[in-house]
Amino acid sequence: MTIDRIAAIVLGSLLCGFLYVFFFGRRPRVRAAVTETGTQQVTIAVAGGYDPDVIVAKKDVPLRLVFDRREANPCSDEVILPEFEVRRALPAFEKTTIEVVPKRAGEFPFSCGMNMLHGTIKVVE
Ligand SMILES: [Cu+2]
Repeated sequence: MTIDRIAAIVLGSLLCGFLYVFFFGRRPRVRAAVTETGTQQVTIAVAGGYDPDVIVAKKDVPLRLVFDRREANPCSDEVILPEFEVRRALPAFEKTTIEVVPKRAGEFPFSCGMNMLHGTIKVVE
């Protein structure tokens, strides 16, 4: 094996490692903040994805999700939360508030109307 090949393998491995960490390693995870009224609230930026895309919320406490849509891309026109039977239009460049009450612990996905953008609501006891 030549030094070139070894260098290529080492660099390739580093790149793969970096890409793996980049895409799977650090998923933004945000605990919904509890307001004075006792509601949990989190603002989710919508622009080519959801940020944060993992929201941690407490069971049996009302949860207010404020979707702040910062784009007009039709992909994110709608948001669907199957666990909560919610399907809501998100007007471009506006904030849309969705209130739900998590009734059971678990990880519940939400997505755009085409199921291309994904997020998760993690409900804990
Ligand atoms: Cu979409």
